[in-house]
Amino acid sequence: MGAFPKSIHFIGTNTPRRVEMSVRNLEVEGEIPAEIDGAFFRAVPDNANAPMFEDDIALNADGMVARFNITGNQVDYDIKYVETERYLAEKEARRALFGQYRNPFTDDPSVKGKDRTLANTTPVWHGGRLFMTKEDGRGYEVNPHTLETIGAWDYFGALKSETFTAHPRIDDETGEMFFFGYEADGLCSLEVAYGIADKDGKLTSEQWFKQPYCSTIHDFCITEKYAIFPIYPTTADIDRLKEGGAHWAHQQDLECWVGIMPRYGKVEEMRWFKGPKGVSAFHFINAFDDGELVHMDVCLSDTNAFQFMREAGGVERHQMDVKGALTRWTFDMSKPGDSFESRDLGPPGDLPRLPDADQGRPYRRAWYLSMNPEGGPPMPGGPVGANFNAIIRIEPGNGRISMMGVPPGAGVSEPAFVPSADPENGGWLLSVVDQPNGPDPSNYLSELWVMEADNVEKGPIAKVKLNMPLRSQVHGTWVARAKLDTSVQKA
Ligand code: V55
Ligand code: FE
Repeated sequence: MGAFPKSIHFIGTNTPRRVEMSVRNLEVEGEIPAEIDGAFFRAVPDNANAPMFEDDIALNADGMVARFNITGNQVDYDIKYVETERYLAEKEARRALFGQYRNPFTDDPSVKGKDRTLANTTPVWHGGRLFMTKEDGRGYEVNPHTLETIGAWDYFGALKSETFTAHPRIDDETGEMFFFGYEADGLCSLEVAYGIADKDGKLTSEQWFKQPYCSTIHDFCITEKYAIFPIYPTTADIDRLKEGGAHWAHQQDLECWVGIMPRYGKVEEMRWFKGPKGVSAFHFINAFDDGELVHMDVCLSDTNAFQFMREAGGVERHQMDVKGALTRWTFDMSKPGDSFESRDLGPPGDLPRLPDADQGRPYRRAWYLSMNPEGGPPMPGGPVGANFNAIIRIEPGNGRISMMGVPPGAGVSEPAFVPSADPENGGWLLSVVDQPNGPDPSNYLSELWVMEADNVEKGPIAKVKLNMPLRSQVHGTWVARAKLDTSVQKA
């Protein structure tokens, strides 16, 4: 195929842009507080080549690593492809060689056995290194100063898992990173690897366990005591893959499971709790424990949020009819049995953000994206094909909610949180906002907005103008200047 399809995966904010660039001294409206000093890294899937198949999806696009480098009112922007094995093979061939999303049986025979990962989901900073991650493979290390790709990361040969999650959790106090990889030893395997890397980025532990069925484990949680692995009924099947079918199919009639083990314990200590049928979640705000009770705050929906995963499972549901709520699941570790409590905490939404310091601990506030009912129809694009149009701030302890809507027809992407050293100051959020620029949904202007994290309803205090459209990101991460200065890779 020489041209891009016109599906929701390639229009609106999913319109391929494909440009590596560097822009210095972006236009800034308003004042960016001087304390905002560092880099906002973003993972942007953007096809380097037109796809092999007409029904290709946005999650199957090459990873680009983007960076807003901010020092006061001076902002530079850079974006570059992650040079995965897959990207380099296709660059040489000058066309797509890898076929359907996570199905190697649809690839050109010339790339058999090559690394298929796209490193397109989350930038992760740990142990002085920057990684671009996607759950179907190992992370790729990227130089945070030049954005050049260094290579696939295996902890100096120590990592056994072939996969590494796009959602590791870092305990801010100990500096340890807790992570997992599912399908750890191959396609449709039940094996899940659970690993810990110490604050210096050395692998200190890797244990494997089996999940109840082969599900997409997109995110997990830690508390001070526990590691929590939620399993939702979107499953993989090797025979379907061999027939050229979808990797994932949602099974509305299958129950979900949550595995909880001591975070420094043995996988043999895993306790399995059984939950409702057919529900789905990709992200969790946080979890915490008081010794016996374990609370986990889930961006829950009543079916899978991705149309292509519903369709493959025969679930007929329009995108706007997917229902959900921010939901607290509470597990009593002092009692036997496999049941748990559930209650609503807040409006439906996804792409949550928590201050790094609160990871795994009781927390006062967090943010996530949602739909403002007064915001008009959503802007097409983003991972699920429809963008969010509001940022919600929630205090989970008392249910207090405030909201920032973006202008009608605009879309907002996952915010990054920038803490302040001043305990009286609640810090800031950074978020890319895409605003329509005429009737064509592929024509819009992208801006980086700066908000006071505790006063989101005030709207932006500064706007950084790109004066052009950027393709949708998935996740991002904020890295303060002091951390960047300690990086292993030099400029
Ligand atoms: C997600 C994103 C992915 C993926 C699986 O946002 C799940 C969820 C960008 O790639 O492969
Ligand atoms: Fe994610």
